Amino acid sequence: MTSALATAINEQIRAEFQSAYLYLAMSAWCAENNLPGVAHWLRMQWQEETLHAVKFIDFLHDRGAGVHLLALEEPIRTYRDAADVFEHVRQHEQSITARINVLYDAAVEHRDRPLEILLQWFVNEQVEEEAQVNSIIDQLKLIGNDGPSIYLIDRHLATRPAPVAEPAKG
Ligand code: OFO
Repeated sequence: MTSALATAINEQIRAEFQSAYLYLAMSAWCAENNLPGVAHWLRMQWQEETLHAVKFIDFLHDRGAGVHLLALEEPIRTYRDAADVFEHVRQHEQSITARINVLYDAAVEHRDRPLEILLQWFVNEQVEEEAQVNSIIDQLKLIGNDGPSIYLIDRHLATRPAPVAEPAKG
């Protein structure tokens, strides 16, 4: 693969770990602010983002390209309420979708079919992730921001199952 694509994938690995770091910070804030179900949902999201990063790492290994882990930024630590948390999740996921699209265009431009195929999985994943967070935001709008409503939605979000990792190769 071209070194420009390897560099772009390493940047994307950073973005996935940055997402994981952001969601872990959000989860901690929620746990500290009586939102255990939202905190759990975000922990599951943290795990999912870590799996995304590892998917790109494995791809670089398979293609004989080097993995270069880049520095992460300190994530935002405080939020107004659950609605504010999910609005930040939505905006973040939209920015990740934009990144995946740019990477996809680069794969097409460099005629790198394996990367295109890998990125098709990510394109679909982003559709799913944005739909999931949009639906939570819609539910929050529908039921309102008072104590009993937040309690109910928090209990619902506590049921999110853990993401399933792909079996190890070899
Ligand atoms: Fe939340 O998405 Fe990774 O890619």
